[in-house]
Amino acid sequence: MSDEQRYTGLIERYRQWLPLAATTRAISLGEGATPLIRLHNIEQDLGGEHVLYVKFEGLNPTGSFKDRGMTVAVTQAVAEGSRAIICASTGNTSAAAAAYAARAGITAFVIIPEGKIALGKLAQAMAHGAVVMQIQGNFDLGMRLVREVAEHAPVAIVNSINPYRLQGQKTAAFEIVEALGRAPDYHCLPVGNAGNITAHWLGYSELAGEQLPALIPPGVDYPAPRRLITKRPHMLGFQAAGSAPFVAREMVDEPETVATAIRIGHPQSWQYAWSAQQESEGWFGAFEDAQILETQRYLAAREGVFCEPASAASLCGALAEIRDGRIRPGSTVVCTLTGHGLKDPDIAIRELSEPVLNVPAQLDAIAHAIQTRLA
Ligand code: AN7
Repeated sequence: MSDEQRYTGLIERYRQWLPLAATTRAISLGEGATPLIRLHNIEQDLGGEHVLYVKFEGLNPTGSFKDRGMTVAVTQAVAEGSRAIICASTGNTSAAAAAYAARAGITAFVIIPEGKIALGKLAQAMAHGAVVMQIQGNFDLGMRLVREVAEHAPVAIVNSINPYRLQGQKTAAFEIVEALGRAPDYHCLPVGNAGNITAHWLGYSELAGEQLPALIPPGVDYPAPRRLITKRPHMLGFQAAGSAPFVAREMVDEPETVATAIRIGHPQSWQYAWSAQQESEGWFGAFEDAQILETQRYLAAREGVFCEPASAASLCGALAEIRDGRIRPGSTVVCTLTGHGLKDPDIAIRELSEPVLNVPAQLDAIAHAIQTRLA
């Protein structure tokens, strides 16, 4: 197959709608083009009156949606001459930053809250050779330190306050509209920093022929909107109850949740996310950790799709709003599953699994176990 036919990532796919110079070499791992999976079994459980999809972003190269933003942010940073990038992270951003920095041949510095990131994410940052700094403090403190240090040190910030991150992440909305031929009626996302809900709203808005000037990177030649749809979805953002500033309508100083990816009390895209909520006539909600984990287990067991705890917040919200009737019958709903379940094996083993059977290594014992389960 020639290079022209091979899928080589979202920058080459969507270059004409991204504010990158035509000659910029893409730093890519083949991210994007993730599956939009219809939840036939769960639709049935709900009474068959809704069409329900998950956009499985856990199938990106480093296992989360962050790759969409990171390919564009690192590509632009390298084009501007950066030799190093930095981020604060609850885990997935650090994994993506580390991988794309390795690919680009530059250095990634990542600041993570000690003891509060999932094992798979830490392993990724280390494997890709990032300089990993653990702090005694949460993501919000790490983010403040990153903002301050980047004023003096020669490092480019690749958190979602970098506008190129949102440019990359808007392509998830492009893919959904291409797959459905229209926008869904409702789009549900887990919300931490609120960069991703902002990026999706940006993507849908550009598809509807509208620009969001506040999100355009300064000083660039910005492409015209795509104009593929007439109607944008209602944007629904879901948080963990212990870490829910958008439900409290104020910042939360000590966020706590088992869904460590969204253990964020001071969201960086606060105002943009409120705009998305208002303009889309959407809303925010929050759920207890136990409900989020139950949804993660249900999705994995009922549909064969394994996402990480934070990601399950989107489906948890969709299911609750469908049952309450706030998401109307006849609606098409897309839930973003932001990260793969393998990111956080500790949670899976501790909270989700059926007890493992200890079976003698003998044919009759195995046969007996099978008979018992199928009886
Ligand atoms: C799986 O990695 O903030 O609302 O530092 O990893 O755009 O922040 C991760 C966020 C949802 C929330 N689901 O997205 C980080 C980080 C997963 C995540 C979110 C994150 P935003």
